[in-house]
Amino acid sequence: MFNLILFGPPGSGKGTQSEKLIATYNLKHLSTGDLLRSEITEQTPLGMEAKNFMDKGQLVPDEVVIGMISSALEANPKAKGFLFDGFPRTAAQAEALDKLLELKKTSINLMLALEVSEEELVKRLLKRGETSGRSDDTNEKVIRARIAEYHKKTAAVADYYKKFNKVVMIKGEGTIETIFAALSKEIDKRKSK
Ligand code: B4P
Repeated sequence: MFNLILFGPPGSGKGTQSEKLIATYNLKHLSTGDLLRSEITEQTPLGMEAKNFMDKGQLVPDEVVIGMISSALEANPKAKGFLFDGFPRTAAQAEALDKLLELKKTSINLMLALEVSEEELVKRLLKRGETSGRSDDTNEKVIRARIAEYHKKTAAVADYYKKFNKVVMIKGEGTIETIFAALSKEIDKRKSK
C-alpha cells in the first residue's frame, strides 16, 4: 500500500491537486472537508454539528473526524492506498490515524506539504467563494480565522511526521501543472524504492 498525506493551509491547493493525484496513482481519496460537506448536504446530526464549527472557521472536534475516517477506511478494504486530504489537522488526529493504519498493517509513506503565502490563500478562497456556494469562503474574517486555526493547531502536525523523515515541503504557488509535477516527482521517488 502507498499512503499519502497532502498537507497545507486552507486554500493551498489540496483539493485541486488531490483530484489529479488520485487519477494518476490509483489512490482512494479521503477528504474530511468533502465528507463533512456531504453530511451537511444530507442534514445529518453530525453535519449539523459540524456546520456550526465550519461556519466560524473553526476545526470540527477530533472525535467526529476520526470516527469518519475510521468508517471510511473500513468501507474500503481493497484500496491500494489512501490519499488523506485535509486530515490529520491536529496532533490527536495524527496519532489516531497511525493507530488505525497499524490495525490494517500499513502506515503513512509520505506527507507532501504545500506552502503558500497568507495573502495568496485569502485571494484564492475569496475567489472560490464567488462561485462555490461555500459559506466559509465568502467572508474574509472567517477565512483569516481558518488560517489562524491552521497555525495554532494544524501546522505542528508536520513536525510529528518530520520526526520520521516523512515530510517534503512543496512550493504551492505557480501553475497547477507545475505544482502537480513537483508533487509527482516526490511520490515517484518513494514509490520506486
Ligand atoms: P477543507 O475542505 O479541507 O478545505 P480547505 O482547507 O478550505 O481547502 P483546500 O486546500 O482543499 O482548497 P483548494 O486548495 O483545493 O476544509 C474546510 C473546513 O472543514 C475546515 O475549515 C474545517 O472547519 C473542516 N475540517 C475539514 N477537515 C477537518 C479535520 N480533519 N479536522 C477538523 N476540521 C476539519 O483550493 C482553493 C482554491 O484555490 C480553489 O478555488 C482553487 O481553484 C484555487 N487554486 C488551487 N491551486 C491553485 C493554484 N496553483 N493557483 C491559483 N489558484 C489555485
